[in-house]
Formats: sequence, C-alpha cells, structure tokens
Amino acid sequence: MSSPLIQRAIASYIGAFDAPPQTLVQAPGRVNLIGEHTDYNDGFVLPCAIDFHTVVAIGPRRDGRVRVIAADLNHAGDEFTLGETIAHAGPRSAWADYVRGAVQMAVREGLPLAGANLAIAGDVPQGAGLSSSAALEVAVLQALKSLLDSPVPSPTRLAQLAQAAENDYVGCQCGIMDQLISACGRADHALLIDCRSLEARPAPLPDDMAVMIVHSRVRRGLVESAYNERRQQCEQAARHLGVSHLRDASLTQLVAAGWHLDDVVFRRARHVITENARTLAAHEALTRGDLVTMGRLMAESHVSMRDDFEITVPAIDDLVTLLQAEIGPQGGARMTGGGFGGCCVALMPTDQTERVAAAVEAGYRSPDGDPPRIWVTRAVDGAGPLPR
Ligand code: GAF
Repeated sequence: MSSPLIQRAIASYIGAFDAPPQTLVQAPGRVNLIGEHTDYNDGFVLPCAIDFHTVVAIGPRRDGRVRVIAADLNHAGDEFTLGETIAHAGPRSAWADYVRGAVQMAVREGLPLAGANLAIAGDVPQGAGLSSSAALEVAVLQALKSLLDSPVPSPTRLAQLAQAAENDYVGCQCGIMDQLISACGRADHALLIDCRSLEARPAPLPDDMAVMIVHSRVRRGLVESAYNERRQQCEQAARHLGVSHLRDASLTQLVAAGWHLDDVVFRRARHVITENARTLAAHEALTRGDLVTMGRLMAESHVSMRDDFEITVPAIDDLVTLLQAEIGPQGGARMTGGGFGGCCVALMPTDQTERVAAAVEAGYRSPDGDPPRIWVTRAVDGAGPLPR
C-alpha cells in the first residue's frame, strides 16, 4: 500500500480533529477473474483483492456524534448522530451515504459505539468497476470495529453488514462478492467464493502469471437501474424454473422450460447457469496453473456477458478482442465487474506484460479518444488494521 495514502489520511485527521488518530485501517478494491452476476444468484465467483485501498484514520468520541472528513474531496465533511435510523446525506454528498449506511448497520448489529471521528483517503479508481464503494463501506466498518478492539464482527459478517449498507441504505441491490473479497481477500490468491454458504477456497496466483487490469475509460452510465433490472430478470427465471435461485437450475432444465420463458429472461438465465459452471472450472484450472483453459473460459464468459446478459459495450468488446489477440492461447481477457463500461481483466505469463501493455496502449482509444489505463496488479490481503 502506498504510504502517501496513509499520510494523507493521517494529515487530514490531524487537520480536522487536532489530534492524531487512535487507529488506521485499510480495505482493498477487487478484480473479478470470472463469475459475473452470479453472486446474487447464490452462485460462484473468483475474485482477488487488489493493491488499491481505502484507508480510514479513526478516533473515539463520547457524545454520540460521528464526524467524517473525505481527504480526497478537498476535505469535505459530514456529521451526524449515531442511531438505528440515520437520515441520508443527500445527492450532493453521495459519498457520505456509504459511510452513513455502514455506521447505521454497525449500530443495528449492536456494536456499542459512543461516537467517532474519521478521516478517509483512497486510491481505488472510482467508477471503474473495481469496487471503490465496497472498499469504503468495509473500511468504515473495520475502523468502527477497531475502536472496540473486538473480535466481532468476523470478516464475513463485516462483509454482510457492508452489503446491507449498499442494499438497504444506498439502494443498489448488489450481491456479496465485492464486500466479501474486500473483507476476506488473501495475498497472492484468488478466492472461489460460494455465495450461498459464503465459504471461500483459495487458488494461488503463481509468480509467473500476471493479472492485468485495463480501464476502458468508458463512463459507466445507468448502472444501477440496469443492474437491478438484471437481478429481477434472474429472479423471474428462477420462479419459472421452480428454484429459489438460479444456482439450483441446470441448463437441461432451462432448455426444457425454454418455450414458456421470454427470450430475454431465457438468455439472462443461460448466462448465469453457464457462468457458474465456468467459474468452478476456472478455479480448477487456476489451481493447476492452466493458463490455456483459463483463457478459453474467460473468452466464453465475455461472449456470454455480451450476448446473453448484454452488459458489455462496443468499446469494451473491442478492447477484449485486442487483448485476446495480443495474449494468444496462454491466458485470456474479459470484461470484469458489473458492466456497462469500466475495466477488463487479463491473465498472461508475467514476461508478456510489457509487450501486451504497449500494444493495448497503441491500439485502443475510448469513444471519447481517451487512452486506456493499465495496471499490472497483485492479490493482497483483505481489510485489517495498519501498523502505526
Ligand atoms: C457489482 C456488484 F456489486 C457485485 O455484487 C456483482 O454482482 C458484480 O457487479 C457482477 O458480478 O460489482
């Protein structure tokens, strides 16, 4: 983690509260290798936490108030009273609702809080599909937990509270993937997460395999409504198939029921059912270091997101085609995250990264003419305290 980030959080805290913070904590963003829109269908995902973080500097208060400073937003502030029902901050400080939502969920969980001062700094690229909002929610909850010096909530429970903040306070009906990997990530590993049991099985990311993230610079528009609509379509398909979640349906069942399913709903369900199978196969391939199979599964995943789930955009399709052509059979690429813009993820032998990055830099421009942003990342541990 970058030390300027930590220094920014500390300086902002001291500037606002005239004393050093009691504790510093961090929560990372994430990239998903495969398993898209499967989490809220009780299915499987294969993300890793990445080397971009939200850092929170925190200190106690005794007056039941919470004061928050956003170091990266020109030290914008927010202040509210602790409670089980905290009013929204309003559209002009949308960032503050992630904090308010996380605090409200901590209070509802029964954490014995008496008030807090927080200063927040982060370097997770925003609006890129790398889970900056999950990192913020998880970091705030981790910071509140550190004030109590308590073993609870566990990392998994903390992720559930962060998801509740997003679902019930912010209003996006996301699944658990982003918050869970931010809370539970493991250095040098991707995690196969069973989004029903919340069990995670690590798969090592070998040193000779690189994870590259390429930001298409396509702005993610109308994401929330399109996301919630996809979720409703999946629920509709599950109802038709007589299962609680699409995790429990097979392709055979779907095809048999196909004649009385709307074509769009059929395709949404086909994506989820096949993506779950691909994700399980990808975990096995990654575990045996099989880049060729990983590449094939990533390519199939992208086609399924493009044609069945319809969450890609033409510029991202072009970027994935370019990446796949440059990488060849040893590895692969696909769009990552919720969709409608944002980033692609690519796997390749480490010694290929410079060549591939140069080719993408030269060969891709967003519809607005912006060059791509390229990061070769590594998998990091999930949220936790930072040494002082
Ligand atoms: C977003 C959501 F927040 C996740 O829960 C997940 O559904 C993802 O889109 C798509 O896989 O990041």
